[in-house]
Amino acid sequence: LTKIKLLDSTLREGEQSSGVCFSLEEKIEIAKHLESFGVDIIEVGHPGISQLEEEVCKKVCEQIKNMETLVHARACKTEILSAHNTGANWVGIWASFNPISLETKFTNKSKEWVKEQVLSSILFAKELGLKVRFTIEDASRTSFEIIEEIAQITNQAGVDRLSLADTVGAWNPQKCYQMVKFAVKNFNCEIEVHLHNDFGLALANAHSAIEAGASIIDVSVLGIGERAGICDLFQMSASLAYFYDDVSFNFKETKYLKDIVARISTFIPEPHRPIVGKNAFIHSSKYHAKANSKNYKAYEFLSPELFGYERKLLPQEYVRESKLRFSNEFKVGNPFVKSAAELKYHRHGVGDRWVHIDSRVDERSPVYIIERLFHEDY
Ligand code: HCA
Ligand code: CU
Repeated sequence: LTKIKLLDSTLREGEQSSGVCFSLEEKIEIAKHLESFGVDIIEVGHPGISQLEEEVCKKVCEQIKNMETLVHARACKTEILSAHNTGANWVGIWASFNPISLETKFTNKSKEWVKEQVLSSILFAKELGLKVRFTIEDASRTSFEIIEEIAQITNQAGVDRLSLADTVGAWNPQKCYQMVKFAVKNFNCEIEVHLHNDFGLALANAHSAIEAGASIIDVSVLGIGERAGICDLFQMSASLAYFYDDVSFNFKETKYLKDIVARISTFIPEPHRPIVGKNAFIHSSKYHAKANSKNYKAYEFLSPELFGYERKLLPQEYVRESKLRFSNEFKVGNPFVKSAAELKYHRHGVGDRWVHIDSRVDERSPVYIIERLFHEDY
């Protein structure tokens, strides 16, 4: 298998998430840590938007030495020129061709008109010496016939990469596989995928795309991006390491990147988020914790040390807090519970579980604090 490359789009797609805006210094900081993490290429921004954005992209590109840089541009000469001014290695030109896009994004221009724009923009970018990625926006809702027509243009123009965007997160792994396979056959360049996460399927689709022959996957730190975002950098890279023995990532950068992006975006990862959520490496039930204390592999496939985190067994404070909701059922006077003395081990009635009530309960308190729920020992 060829090495799968990661394109990180935290600074472009990520900054498009609602409420997220990075300063120049923050962009440089994030870019440098992505470089050290080992991503292959970053999407720096969309310089054609304004003079200021062009300056910012230029300054970020100047700081990057060990990975490639790409800036985004619509299929028009002014935006390609602006991309060229930033000094990025790549321009990522994008356009969409399906009926809904022609109606809403190109004010009812014809598909032929968009195709001409695309062809002349690609040729112009190549003349300027830029490497060109062309993205079929909304590819997941574009017919195979149209995809084939685009292949004729991009093959003729000599694009270096072709990206299929699941702009609205409409793919499932099977559909994604079919279109990537079709693209591998029809385009004579590398295939990239840009996968939105509206159904929570972005990572699964990425693995399907790899099986079908895609070699570049778009990601962002914590998966941030429009709406539900895109593929998460940490989940993607860790799964490449585990499933494909990819040893190229410096996972020790995980914590820093997570912290800086979470701080600036104010998106705190949900507790059960893979790798960076606060529960990701906590083994809570007694059954799990006991087995893991003998050999952590019992309930662990992905190890925290790789990312600079620690596994935890039985974190009592947290358990008590999380189980408080059960305590309502143990109000004094509950028919189950007559006195504090009876509380030590009391059949709770949820499946085969026993409830162990904290011996420090205060009888006068309206609720008893339940320390934890666990399965009976064998
Ligand atoms: C956008 C849409 C986009 C483009 C992807 C790309 C998408 O510009 O906001 O140019 O590779 O999801 O289709 O992010
Ligand atoms: Cu996108």
